Amino acid sequence: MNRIDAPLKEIDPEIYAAIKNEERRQSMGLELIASENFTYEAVLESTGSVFTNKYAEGYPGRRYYGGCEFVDVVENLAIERAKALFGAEHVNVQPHSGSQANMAVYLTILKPGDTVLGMNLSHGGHLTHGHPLNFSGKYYRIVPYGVKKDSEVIDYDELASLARQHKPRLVIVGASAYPRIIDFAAIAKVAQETGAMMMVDIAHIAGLVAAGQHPTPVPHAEFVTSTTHKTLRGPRSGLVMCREPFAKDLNRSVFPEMQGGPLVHVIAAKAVCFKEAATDEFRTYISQVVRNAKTLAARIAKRGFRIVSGGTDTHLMLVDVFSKGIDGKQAEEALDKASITVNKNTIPFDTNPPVKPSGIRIGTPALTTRGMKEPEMEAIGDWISDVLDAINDEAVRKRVKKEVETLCEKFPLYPKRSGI
Ligand code: DSN
Repeated sequence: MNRIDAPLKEIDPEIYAAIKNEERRQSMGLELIASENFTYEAVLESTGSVFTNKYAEGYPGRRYYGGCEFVDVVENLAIERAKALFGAEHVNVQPHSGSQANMAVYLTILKPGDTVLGMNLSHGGHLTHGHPLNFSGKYYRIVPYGVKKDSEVIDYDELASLARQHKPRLVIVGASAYPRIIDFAAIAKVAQETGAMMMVDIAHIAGLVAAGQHPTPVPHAEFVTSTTHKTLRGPRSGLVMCREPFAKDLNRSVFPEMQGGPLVHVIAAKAVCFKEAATDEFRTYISQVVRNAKTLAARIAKRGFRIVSGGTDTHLMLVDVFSKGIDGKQAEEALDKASITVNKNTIPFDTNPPVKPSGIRIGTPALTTRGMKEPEMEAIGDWISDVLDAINDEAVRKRVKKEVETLCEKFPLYPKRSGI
């Protein structure tokens, strides 16, 4: 048989087996990592399409390769749909990831050494918002801001006084582990007053913004970046929106400065997720995501765990497991054994090191995609608490794992695949 036509199972049984095992793992466990989701079959189909074969450096109508007529259809659709979905003046859909979307903005408006305000990673920020080990922290002078010690809500007063004192060229807004609504208008006022530009990274909340469950930053910020695979439920990728006067420079920063050929198969999948995100079904889904997060947080709190900032307005929560004397690593590992997947996470003003932080981060986008609602969240809140309250008890973990599997069977994932 021609090797080109042979199925994966025959060409590479090891990779095939790993994919099948992962399908089963995703089907039979509770996926509560806040940045993950289960994307559409249509997105999987697009990312598995022949567009993976195509080079298309450049932009629609201006490519460095022939044969791009259908690539242009795809990229134009992705751009127009994203513009309509978010109300953006200009969109670049080529960044391969959220980190690259952020890098593209920095390359557009910053010079090495420029001063930038970014949210402290240990208060919920992101690596690319100025962590010292990341390019952002290496090339720019980062002034971190954070949350208030008592409320664990962004300290807008501190942010304003840091901006007045340091006169940054850019204020970066957005977070990976912050459960509250962010007041973009208030930060934009400070940025304007101090002569700074503003970039909002909505990677986590993009689906909420698209569905109107979180205020949009688009009218307030020069740049808005995002990933497309979290609450937006699309392929693993990124995008940048900006105001029209920055459009040319941004496009040049993405290509040729930062990237070469775009991933056209992924851009096709992004177009699909933007189309879906504009539907009533998606809006219903997102409001359920938020209701589920509130229900889950309330249940875990009822079982005696401290929820950072007292609850959530979004798709995620931070649970201070150290409030019951265990660390986040222990909690993550114990829950993993019960087929409940979360990630350890620092909490604001953590007294423990990042490898053994005081918290875990939990999010509801993926389980909501499976169709789970409030009653399931209450059961899951109890199972999480049961496992954590008996951190060394294997019998409890085994019992919960069984209950998890029974629940998963009731909410099949990708039934057309060989999962359940
Ligand atoms: N690593 C992602 C998250 O888990 O939030 C952010 O890039």
